[in-house]
Amino acid sequence: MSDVKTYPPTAEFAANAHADKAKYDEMYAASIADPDAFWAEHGQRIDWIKPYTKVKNTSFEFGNVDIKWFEDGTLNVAANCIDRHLATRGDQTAIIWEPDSPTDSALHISYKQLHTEVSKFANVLKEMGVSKGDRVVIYMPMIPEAAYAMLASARIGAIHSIVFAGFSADALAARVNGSEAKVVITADEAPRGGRNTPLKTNADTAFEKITVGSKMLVVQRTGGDVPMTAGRDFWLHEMKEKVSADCPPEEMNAEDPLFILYTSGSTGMPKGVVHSTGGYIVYASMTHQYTFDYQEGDIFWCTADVGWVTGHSYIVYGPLANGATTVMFEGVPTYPDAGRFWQVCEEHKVNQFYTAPTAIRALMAQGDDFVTKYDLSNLKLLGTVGEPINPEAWNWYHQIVGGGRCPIVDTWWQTETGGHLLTPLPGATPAKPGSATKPFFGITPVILEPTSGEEIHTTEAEGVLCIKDSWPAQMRTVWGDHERFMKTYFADYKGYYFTGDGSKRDADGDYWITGRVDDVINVSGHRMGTAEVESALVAHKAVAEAAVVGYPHDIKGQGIYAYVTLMGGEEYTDDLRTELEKWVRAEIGPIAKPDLIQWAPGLPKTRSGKIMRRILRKIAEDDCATMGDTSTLADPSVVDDLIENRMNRG
Ligand code: 6R9
Repeated sequence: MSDVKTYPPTAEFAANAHADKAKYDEMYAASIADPDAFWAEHGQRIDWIKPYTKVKNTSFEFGNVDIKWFEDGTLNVAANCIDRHLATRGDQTAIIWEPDSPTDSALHISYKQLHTEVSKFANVLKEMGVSKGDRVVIYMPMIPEAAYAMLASARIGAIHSIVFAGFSADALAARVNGSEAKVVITADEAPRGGRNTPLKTNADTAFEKITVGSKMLVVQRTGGDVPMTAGRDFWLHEMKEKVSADCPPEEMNAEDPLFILYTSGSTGMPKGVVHSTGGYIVYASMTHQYTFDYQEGDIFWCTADVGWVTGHSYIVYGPLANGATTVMFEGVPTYPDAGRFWQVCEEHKVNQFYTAPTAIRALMAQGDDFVTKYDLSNLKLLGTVGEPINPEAWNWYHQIVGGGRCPIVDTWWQTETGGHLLTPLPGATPAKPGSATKPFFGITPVILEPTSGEEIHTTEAEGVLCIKDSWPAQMRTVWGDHERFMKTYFADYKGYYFTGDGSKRDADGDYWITGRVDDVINVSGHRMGTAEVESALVAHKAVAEAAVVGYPHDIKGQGIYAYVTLMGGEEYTDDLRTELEKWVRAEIGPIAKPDLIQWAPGLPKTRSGKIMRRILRKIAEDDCATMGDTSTLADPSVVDDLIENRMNRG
């Protein structure tokens, strides 16, 4: 990789940063040499009700995987994100809310106001019967009430589970049933990109399939006319009138769950990733501070949706635990035009900006003028997350958005990891376009030879990426299924946490993520299990069998390519294709809609009946010259037909 251009931190940035190279090296070495001592010290960044005396107690041993951090400490996350700031920064803005339409005005919510809103919201939840340990599902637009709902749950010790507002009623129902939620919080409608999604109506549809007796709390966002079911549905603004603004935070154990977040895997339906209270907040706040070099008074903007883990850790919990001003944006990057992000950066004097490569690629395609007409001189740092960033997009982001002046942090992490695991620290690590570079404090990445599972010790290496030891924000279990947790992450490579990603390590010891090694595809930075899309397709009466793979897509990173075989007597027509697209949208959500659907008279299978996805991937990638070994196929002729009728040409 000697031909790769590196971008070392400027001397000025390094001098003023939380960590320069010497500091990073020293802290990293300490974190590995003695994790107990390191985290005992850094756990103090959080206010504890009862201080911990134990720090790390973790085992990756298959069959006995058990992860505990700060296990005898007690705390409250909402108190850490709000109450502890009141004395010093009560009037400082905690959340800047930027609405979908630029002609509506932004809201500036101070820490004091946040305290009142969250306390009232928490009392409303209590009124509705929610208590410590109960689950609350949040199905909301990007409005301040989504953050209030998260923090209100945390305040009373309820476990929240956010379902991305782009998911369908069916997906919502499955998650509400799966977590047996007492309350589902939603809004009348969700404005995005100038269009309103009927969230309450979707929730009503979901409630036809919700079997766990949940109630609904509805936030008025647009004032649109929505039907309310008496005894089941309650308006937030009405409930708020009845409650006091005083709600003492519940004392929680460090290991009590803070939230569940469902995410896609390679098999079966999405699993509920469970995060803890103590370890999670320590790690989310520490990564927020060091990775983005967040400094007192900075305005921080993460463009994610709170429906994804990035929104949890870097819109709400990390920034607020650090007393930052965090921007929450309701809209989309291209509405009313492709300058929207940069206009918001100018308007709110954003200092750190964090987004996904797919957004960068989409905006890059619209030309530089949308960027250069805005004053971006307040930007100090840029970040990316969600998928590998291609060097062209990296360079454009660096030059055009960052004016060649702002370091870029390419942060690799997962829903399961709670916070950044691989990332440059902007004052310490030379950046390389496309590399997530180095481990954060306490992280022990290893590269294993995929088949033998042996650790590759040479500096230059390529294989599967695993993590050797635990870190505070590691997920603790799969909701209701510890067995599945162990099987998914600790069975294939014994003694390690298996990330599901492949990686290279270059001569400088920098990591380059090469993409998933399992049947998970990454569409616009969102994880999608191919198995999920397949099961949605086969649930349609015309479909006998389906196989789904990813293929390279200029903007989305990967697109969804589906092969379907039909039931006898069914014919593949344009109408059926449109119907299948709609069907998948309804079953999962718009992000799961296949980009290409190919009718397959037969699928390539081994004699034992296993679909050979390797071949389907090659065809989808339009790389048909070398199919590899097809001798184990039951009927090799099906491949010729699939190649002849392939949908992605060039
Ligand atoms: C935070 C988040 C996790 C998967 C992960 C990997 C991919 C995330 C990346 C990246 C290359 C980066 N991924 N960040 N790949 N470079 N900087 O995205 O969580 O939705 O759970 O996805 O995303 O494949 O395994 P999640």
